[in-house]
Amino acid sequence: MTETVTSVLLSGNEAIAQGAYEAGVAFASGYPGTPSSEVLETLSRLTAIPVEWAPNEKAALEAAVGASLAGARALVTMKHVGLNVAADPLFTAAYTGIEGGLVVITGDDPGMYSSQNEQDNRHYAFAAQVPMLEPADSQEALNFARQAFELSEQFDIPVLVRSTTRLSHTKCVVHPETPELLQRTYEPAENRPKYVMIPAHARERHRDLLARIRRLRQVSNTEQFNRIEPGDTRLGIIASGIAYQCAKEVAPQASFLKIGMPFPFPGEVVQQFAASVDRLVVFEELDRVLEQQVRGLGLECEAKPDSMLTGELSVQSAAQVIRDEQAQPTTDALVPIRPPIMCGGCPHRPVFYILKKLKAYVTGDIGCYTLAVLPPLEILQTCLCMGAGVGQAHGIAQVYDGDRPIVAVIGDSTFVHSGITGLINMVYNQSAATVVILDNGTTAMTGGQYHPATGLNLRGEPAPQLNMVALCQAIGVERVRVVDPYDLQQLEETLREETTTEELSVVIARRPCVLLERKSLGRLEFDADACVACGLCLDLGCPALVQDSETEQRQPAIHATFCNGCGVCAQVCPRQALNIT
Ligand SMILES: Cc1ncc(C[n+]2csc(CCOP(=O)(O)OP(=O)(O)O)c2C)c(N)n1
Repeated sequence: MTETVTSVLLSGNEAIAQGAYEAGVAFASGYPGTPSSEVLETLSRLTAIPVEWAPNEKAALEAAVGASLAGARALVTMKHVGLNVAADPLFTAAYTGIEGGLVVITGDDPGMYSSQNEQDNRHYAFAAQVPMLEPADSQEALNFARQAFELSEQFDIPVLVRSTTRLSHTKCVVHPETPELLQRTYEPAENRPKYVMIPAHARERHRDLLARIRRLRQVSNTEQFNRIEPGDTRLGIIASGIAYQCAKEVAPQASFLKIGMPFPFPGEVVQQFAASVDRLVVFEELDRVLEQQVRGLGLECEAKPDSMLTGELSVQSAAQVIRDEQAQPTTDALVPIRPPIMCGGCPHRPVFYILKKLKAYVTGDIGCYTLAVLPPLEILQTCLCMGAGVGQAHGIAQVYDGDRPIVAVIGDSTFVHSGITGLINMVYNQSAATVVILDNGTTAMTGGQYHPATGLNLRGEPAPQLNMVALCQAIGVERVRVVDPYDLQQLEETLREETTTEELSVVIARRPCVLLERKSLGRLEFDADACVACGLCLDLGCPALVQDSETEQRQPAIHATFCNGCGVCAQVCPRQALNIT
């Protein structure tokens, strides 16, 4: 028996963690990524079970599959693109099925607030044939996360729970309950026909998967996850997630079919709903997933224009699609856009300043350092997916005969995530490019999570630290150098030497993220009389130095609140007009 404890305000992510906790989750793993990162961080505060950051999403899912094999309820979290990385084990785990409930959280990012694409991960449920639950507020996020474990065990299948940025980060009132006490002993299952996916076994398991999905379709056609909310039958709206909230605000009087389980698609409920309303409107964010299913049933419906295939949907977009005379007036709050920039004193900045000086062709990767694509640095030429910059630099170096240094830059967390295999490829195929690992000792871009090279685990406790120098040497990189990016002279000499050798080399630019240390290294003073307005310091693009709007010359004005006294600008200044005291 569970009891309601109280009412609290929880974000979607916190609610998912609470739901997993209430379900008696015994193992959790994931890789950070907006909007999903807070799920594991919250869970680690709720319970003493192993809650882990894995080096990447595939490793996280595979570990969770292992825990599930031993009978434990296991949770995995990742952002939408993380599921691309974990897709390989996911597709076949659908065949094998599970022992302990296995739940995979995918945090999608419509509008790309913090992502390189806005893929719609509902497609994964259809492609991998795994059920998906899609909550629309924090209470549902809690309930669905909890019920996902039950569903997983009942139907012997991993379950996907899809959140989106707005749901993950919005706080609503929820009613947490006390967690289930599962009386389980954990023992790894021995069932080779089920868990060893040689073709003979896998063929059987594929047929079994289809049968499990058929049974799950019956659940989908009940009110448990796909609910008809009767209203004015002149207008019927099919919607899910945040799109449901927007449509509900615009047309609260309408009849709704609220989809909480898009796969298996609830065809019977949709038919029944369509037959009960005069106008049928499908309103959904990103791709036409629900709409295509509805049309596949032979039903006519209205839906959004192509212009709404990208970005978040709002109350106003709902009003535009629903076009109902009874619709409520709408106002979308205008939130000022704050463009991202590298922090004052960011240790990545000097690396880019020097690479620009060396006229390097720089393949980029994903992290704070991607911001080096923006003025005034404008040095990054690529950003594709995590780890790709290393592979791209190798491919370029294999065909390019010119003089420009080919340099890949990659953050420490990204290197551990998926840069290592690319580097092994470079060693094996004798690349002559340079790889710069920007080692700021954290996963800064997503909020400063620990990773295997930081020496701390998710709870901030000491953990074995991956030695990146030894690792590079062990895989066969002969030239590995470590530099302090604040020491501009040493940095320039090292990068000049390493980018002009004919061999593969790795330069590790090591200096903690300024948000990690949060300490001032000195006070920056500006001597206006010595300044010749050459603007070299402004070329660094540090927010602590801005062009003086009064003189309109390339003379800096100092914004001391952004300055950590790193002294890089003082080293750039040819006239000693900038000094650290
Ligand atoms: C497959 C995948 N997983 C997660 C993310 C989210 N993400 C973006 S950058 C990044 C790592 C950033 O850390 P690091 O490489 O150390 O660079 P930093 O931001 O510290 O400069 C992560 C986890 C992503 N974009 N893609």
